[in-house]
Amino acid sequence: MDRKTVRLTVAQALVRYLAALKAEVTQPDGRTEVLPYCGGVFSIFGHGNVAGLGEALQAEKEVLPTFRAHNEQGMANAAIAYAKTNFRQRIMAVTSSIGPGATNMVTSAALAHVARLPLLLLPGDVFNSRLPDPVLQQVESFEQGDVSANDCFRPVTRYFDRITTPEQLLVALPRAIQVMTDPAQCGPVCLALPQDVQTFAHDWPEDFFQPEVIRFRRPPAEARELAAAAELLKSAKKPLIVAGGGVLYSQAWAELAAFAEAHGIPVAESQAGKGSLGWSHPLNLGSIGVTGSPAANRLAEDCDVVFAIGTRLQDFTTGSHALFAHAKLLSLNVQPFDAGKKRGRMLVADARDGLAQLGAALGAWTADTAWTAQARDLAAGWVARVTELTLNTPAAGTLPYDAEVIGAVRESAADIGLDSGTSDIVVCAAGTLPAELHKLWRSGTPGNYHMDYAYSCMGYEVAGGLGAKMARPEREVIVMVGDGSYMMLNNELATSVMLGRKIIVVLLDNRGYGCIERLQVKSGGASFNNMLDDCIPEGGVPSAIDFAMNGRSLGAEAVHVKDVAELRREMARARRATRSQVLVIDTTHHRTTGDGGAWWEVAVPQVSQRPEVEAAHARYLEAKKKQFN
Ligand SMILES: Cc1ncc(C[n+]2csc(CCOP(=O)(O)OP(=O)(O)O)c2C)c(N)n1
Ligand SMILES: [Mg+2]
Repeated sequence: MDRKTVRLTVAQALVRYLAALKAEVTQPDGRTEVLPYCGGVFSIFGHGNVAGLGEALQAEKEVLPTFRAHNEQGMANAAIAYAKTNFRQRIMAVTSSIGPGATNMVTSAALAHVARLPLLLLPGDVFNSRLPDPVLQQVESFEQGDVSANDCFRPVTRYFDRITTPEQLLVALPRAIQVMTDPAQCGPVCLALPQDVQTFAHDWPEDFFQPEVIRFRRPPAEARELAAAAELLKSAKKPLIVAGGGVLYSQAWAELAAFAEAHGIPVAESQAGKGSLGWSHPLNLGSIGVTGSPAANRLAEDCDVVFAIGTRLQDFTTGSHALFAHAKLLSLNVQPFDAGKKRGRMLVADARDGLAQLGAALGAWTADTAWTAQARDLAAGWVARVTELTLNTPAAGTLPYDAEVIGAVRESAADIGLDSGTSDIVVCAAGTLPAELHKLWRSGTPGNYHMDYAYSCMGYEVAGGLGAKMARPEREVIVMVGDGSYMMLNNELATSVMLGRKIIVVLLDNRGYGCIERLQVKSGGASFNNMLDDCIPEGGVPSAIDFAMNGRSLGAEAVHVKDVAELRREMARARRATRSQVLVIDTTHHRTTGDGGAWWEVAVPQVSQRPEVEAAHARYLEAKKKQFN
């Protein structure tokens, strides 16, 4: 049989395939639309990709847009945020040259790997021919000729391949897409592209460029696991749901609310799962774990069965396995690796369909009514307390702390007739803020709490804000970031200005790595090497970074406000603006929200010359007693 072919280079074929790929995307309001799967390609060119991939991308730029960024880690973080904001149904690709461009993306690959988010990495690679070796930026192994810098991606991707011959793309590319679009396997994939291979021409079958529309799979539960799960839940009197990121990626929020209401089970949310249930839902206890609300953590300590849905059960959620290790565990997860954690009972299924199946199996069964009533009381009490904490005005002459800044950001929406809980997307990743936001941010719409607390990668914030805005240009994207994380990576702020994708950066300047300083002191350590003022050697100059000037220098409009009242006014202005904003406020690192919280295992030295460390070690051993095995 004669198959029609088309002669293209490897790079041209790759780009044409990506441009043709469509996915059936379910929007948060339930509508489905067929949209391009790949929303575009972030690219920083170098000799490893400019001639091959660069030529191919330029030719297809009307169909598959290319965006120029400023740092490869930044652009990959933006691509990850784009996929997260699209509930993993759409991706962006990222391409770099060989060497430093590629290894700059290794951190992002790890972030996506930990967070189970799709990312298509297309780094250039050294010559397949090996003839000009070593090329500029080539990592030379003395023993293995086929090792390059891109091998760093192997442990932090869910699929890795190096394209050494054109026809290999016919197999490797659909495999990479398969991995990213499978709900259980989902994660970053890497196709390393030797610069000569990118340019090789090949006769490709034309039908390769008409790939089928991607339809996301929803694996149902097996009858046996379902029956066992229903039996375990029915044995409970005081059950607690822990909702994780899987609830959001499966878009199971309506089913979660229906399930919780039908069976009288309160819901606590992990960092990734926050927003699964609206903040004002009477059964929403708020955040759980180390950064948990008093309501959620109290019931976590008292419950008899934990029903974990779509969560990786990381230490911040489980209080280092000491918060609810006494309870029986049922885990509904599409990924058996997660469902089987902590010797829980597994229910392997899609969260949305699994919840519906389990609800049917439970019939009219409910939790003890006293338990449900107690949960409602605690939930309502916490809602009122959040208002109190966030609307507090710091005494004159004292610096505000994060809770008060969060309140000003939220109320600035109300001041101009908006509801921050539904109109804003808040983006954050590391520092003091994730704890404060997990407790205090009010998420009224699934997806409007965008936190990387899986890799908790400083520097994700600004770039992540750009990616979220590219996915949802109609929403206000508010990046809340500490001075340390801002300094780690802020340059995609300039990209946001250039692309006309406005973000509002609220920068909390407490002059250093505040949360780590507190952790250091709590672990018995002396203040050391965290706060800027503790780090000036003899002859050094005190740090005096002008963050507003820094924001302005990158093209944003920026202002250093003097207090939370001015922040609130400036936020209202910033919301009306069209260009990216940086609002800087001085804060204290000495205060945090004391309500709630749970123990977190951080290993303390067994011997030390500091009595504070010895005391901390004794407290550490005491706390570990609750950590059942
Ligand atoms: C890339 C990276 N390096 C180091 C860390 C460890 N770390 C977590 S938070 C933090 C300090 C964050 O400082 P800042 O953003 O100013 O927030 P603050 O704690 O002061 O509120 C550090 C160093 C990290 N999470 N990510
Ligand atoms: Mg700081």
